[in-house]
Amino acid sequence: MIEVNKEKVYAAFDQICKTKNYNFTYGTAGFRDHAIRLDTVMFTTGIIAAIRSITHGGKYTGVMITASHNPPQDNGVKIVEPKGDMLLPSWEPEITRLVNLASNNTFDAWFDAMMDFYKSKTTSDDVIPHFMLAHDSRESSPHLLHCLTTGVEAWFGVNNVKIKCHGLLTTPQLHFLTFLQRENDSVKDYNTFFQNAWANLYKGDDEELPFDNLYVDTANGIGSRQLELFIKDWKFPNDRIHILNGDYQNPSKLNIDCGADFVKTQHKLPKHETNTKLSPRDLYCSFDGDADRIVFYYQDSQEKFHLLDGDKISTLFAKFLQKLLHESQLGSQLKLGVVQTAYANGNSTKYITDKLCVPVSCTKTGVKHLHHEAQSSYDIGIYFEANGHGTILFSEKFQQLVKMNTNHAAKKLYHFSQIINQTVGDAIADMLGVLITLISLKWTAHDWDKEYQDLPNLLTKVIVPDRTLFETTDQERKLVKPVGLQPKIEDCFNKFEQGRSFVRASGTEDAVRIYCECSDDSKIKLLSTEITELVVNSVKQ
Ligand code: G16
Repeated sequence: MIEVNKEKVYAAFDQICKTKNYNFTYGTAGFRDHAIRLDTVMFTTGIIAAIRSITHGGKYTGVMITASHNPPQDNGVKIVEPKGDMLLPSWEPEITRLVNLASNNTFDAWFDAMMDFYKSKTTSDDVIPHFMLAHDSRESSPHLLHCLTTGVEAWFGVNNVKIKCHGLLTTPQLHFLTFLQRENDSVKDYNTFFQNAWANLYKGDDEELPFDNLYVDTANGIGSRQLELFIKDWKFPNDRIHILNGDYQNPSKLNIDCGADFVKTQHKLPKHETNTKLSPRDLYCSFDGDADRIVFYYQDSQEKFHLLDGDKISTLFAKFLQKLLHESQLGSQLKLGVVQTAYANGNSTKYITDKLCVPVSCTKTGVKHLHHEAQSSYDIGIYFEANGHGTILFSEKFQQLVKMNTNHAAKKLYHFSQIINQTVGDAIADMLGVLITLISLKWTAHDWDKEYQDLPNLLTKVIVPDRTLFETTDQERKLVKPVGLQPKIEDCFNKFEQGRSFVRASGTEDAVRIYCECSDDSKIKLLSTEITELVVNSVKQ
């Protein structure tokens, strides 16, 4: 076990950990808060990520500094397992306890608890922790990176830890590079991998595109820089792709009136500076701030906005993969399934189960839950949250069977599995997956959209004095606290045809989210207002 020098750790702790008397929660995707409070979080998180690496025999663990869809003043941290997925959930309570000891207790109390944790997880003498770091384009990210590396280097000693810092990356790029576990790999390797996967499926100039132009709103985030690098060597007509909201060097513009979260919640086009004349033959998509989510949309000839969100993406993939499974004659041997959350539109679930006859599972919000379910229940597990966060997981059995089969559809299945970033939702890789699917099916955005019609829906949020008062059960579809609120919510939505609503505390923002849907477009606002009133009144009493 690497010896820890308490004095050195104290000196670093004293210099970095300025936030006191504050309780942090490990949210849906890691710690997330106003950036000015995160010094202590970063200091402790870095050491724990290094300990996680030791428990994996010194394999690379990933740490991403980002607050994804949150506003510019926020930041956060996501920890990546050596296999590329998110930190094992069983570590979350411990890491939260240790982070909060640092802000609410003495250095000695924190140090002793950290030592106990370290000893309990460390068995071998000479395992050097390795980890990869990256950050998004937020102004606070370089300082928070410094807080993190200072903690790790103080704990283990500069020569006893291997830190590979990639600088600016999207979150899924860091997941992918962590999964590769190779010291010298960089974003170039990520790009080459997905460009090659694309080239195996795309026939080049002979291929007829079912859209004229592709407009990509990158939320003024890191996705813009990374997409620009990607498209340089991407076998796709460059004059057909246009980046909007690409000002990642101006962090104050990040996610403001643009990006996947804005488009999904507002049901409208993002703001952008280009005066492009929108055409129904064009396809649009929006990334979020760290490019791990994507939603698509288009405008019809009556200038009506049509959203093609995470549900629409998973149904598109389910339809396409089911077709390929059938053509390859592997359908009876490989189990295809879709994983959703309570936010999934009721008609999307109906379409998948009744029309495609594909099984659907429902989990709590948070890709870690969906990922686990897709992995454990299906050979081809498509998981998407309605907000556009998702990917597809292909089992070992899938890989073996498609490689053994030489028919055209089996080959296509194999190549398609390579175009997907299986570590986590990835806006760039998902974009490639959707484009190649549309091209293969010869579907326009309208063809895609008309497979089923979304129930009118509204996702809003309300700020309450204490969001932890809201506790849920049944995959977050029902509230158990505040006591008595759930029956009122049910009485309310039952008055509306095909009415449904649920309320849950956000794990990334200081807010309570309210989801509503019903069959009548003209009544959805009324339903949402009534539920919001119930929520607000429940915490007044
Ligand atoms: C994160 C999670 C997603 C989740 C989203 C919103 O996304 O990775 O799984 O849907 O937060 O979560 P909540 O409703 O709890 O605020 P991102 O893109 O912000 O990292």
